[in-house]
Amino acid sequence: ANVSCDSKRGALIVLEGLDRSGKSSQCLKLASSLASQGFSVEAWRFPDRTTAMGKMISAYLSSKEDMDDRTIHLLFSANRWEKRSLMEAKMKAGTSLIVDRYSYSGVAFSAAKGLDLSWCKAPEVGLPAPDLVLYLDIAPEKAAERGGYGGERYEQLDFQRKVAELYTALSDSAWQIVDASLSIDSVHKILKELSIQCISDCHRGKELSFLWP
Ligand code: DGP
Ligand code: NA
Ligand code: NA
Repeated sequence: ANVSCDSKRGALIVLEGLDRSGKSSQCLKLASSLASQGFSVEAWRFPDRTTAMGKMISAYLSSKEDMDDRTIHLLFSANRWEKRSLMEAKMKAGTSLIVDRYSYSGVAFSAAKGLDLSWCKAPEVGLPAPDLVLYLDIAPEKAAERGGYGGERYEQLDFQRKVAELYTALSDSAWQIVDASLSIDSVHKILKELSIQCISDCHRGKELSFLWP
């Protein structure tokens, strides 16, 4: 009886944006409101700071550890790879993943340091490609005004300006640019509508693809 149900694939929905763009709270709000409407969803985030690699990343971000730019880049990427089989299994089982940051953060934050863009993209090749990227668009100056940065390594205005430029260079047909200066509820409403559309496309048979499309 549940043959058609088993064949429904979950979607990979990624939220991207500068630090203080509102991503993390929107991600949780989106996942819980989709869940309360009966969708099978999970909220994820990268970096996943709970794994062994995630702990090294966390020490780096809080400036407790220094690391070569390329080394930390590969660690961030490995932190996504260590979750790949679980991501695919969840989607195959019909669960949609709402993910706070993904490979676009990986490339934008490292390329903003001056690393070559195609070198930065290479280790992400073969990871599941998002069905939808919700880019929370905010001017770097506006983001900086929002209650201040938390003091982690990348939370500086000049650096965030470069990250914003790099994000623009990475956007593709899966991207939707959402004005993050709107109210929390307005942003949420837009994200939810786009996500429901995306999930139903996946349920109707849209195939999973892989980076970079
Ligand atoms: P968050 O936990 O979302 O606040 O992210 C922590 C910081 O790490 C944030 O400034 C963005 C940055 N970041 C996230 N993913 C990556 C990545 O894959 N590579 C690099 N270089 N930076 C990343
Ligand atoms: Na942050
Ligand atoms: Na965040």
